[in-house]
Amino acid sequence: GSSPVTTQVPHAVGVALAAKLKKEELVTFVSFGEGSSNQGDFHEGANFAGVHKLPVILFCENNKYAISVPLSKQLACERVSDRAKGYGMPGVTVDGTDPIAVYVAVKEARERALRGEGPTLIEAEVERLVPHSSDDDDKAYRSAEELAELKHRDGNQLFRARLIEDGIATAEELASIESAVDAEVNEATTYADKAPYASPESTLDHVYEGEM
Ligand SMILES: Cc1ncc(C[n+]2csc(CCOP(=O)(O)OP(=O)(O)O)c2C)c(N)n1
Ligand SMILES: [Mg+2]
Repeated sequence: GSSPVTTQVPHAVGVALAAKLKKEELVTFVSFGEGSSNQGDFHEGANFAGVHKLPVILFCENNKYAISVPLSKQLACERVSDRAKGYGMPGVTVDGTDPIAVYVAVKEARERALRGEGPTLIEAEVERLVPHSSDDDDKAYRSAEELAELKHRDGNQLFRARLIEDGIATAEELASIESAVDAEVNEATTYADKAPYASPESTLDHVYEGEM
């Protein structure tokens, strides 16, 4: 977990470079928001990955807002995936509320990376269903109509309906999965709340190789 956004992109690209040098069969997958794709770390990482044809999947969740900043104030091009061309890699946009479409795009990107053809930028279009955080009031910058539309674009609900409609799962089976997941999340939250703070000395763990 990391609070600074997009610092993970250069890390993922570095791990992909190490895998290529060591001739390991490995593809790194890194995700970030569309707001984060405006920061330098994304562009430096994408460029390096493109130049060196590294096995990395850059996965952007485009929910059209960076806190209160709408997409129109973030991008001068139409889509986040348009940026891929500048870094010599394919860029694809998929409906992020459709897990099957996302699976297909990621599978293709992985196979491409394993063939040594380099990185792929995937943009998954989703919705931000709630305010950015508990301190944020989205009614200050999103219209009532826009917020009302969101209830039709909840990927979890759409996929749930599709599984039932296609006869893949029953409402009862899905309810039992949901309660198992709720229990797991509650258990993990309690565990985290009760966990001791990390020792100050652990700050340097994984920063330098070997003993300090
Ligand atoms: C390096 C860095 N700069 C600025 C911030 C402050 N910040 C927190 S969330 C956010 C917007 C992120 O927008 P987006 O990438 O679209 O993610 P979303 O909130 O939509 O998930 C910013 C700028 C941060 N956390 N890290
Ligand atoms: Mg966003």
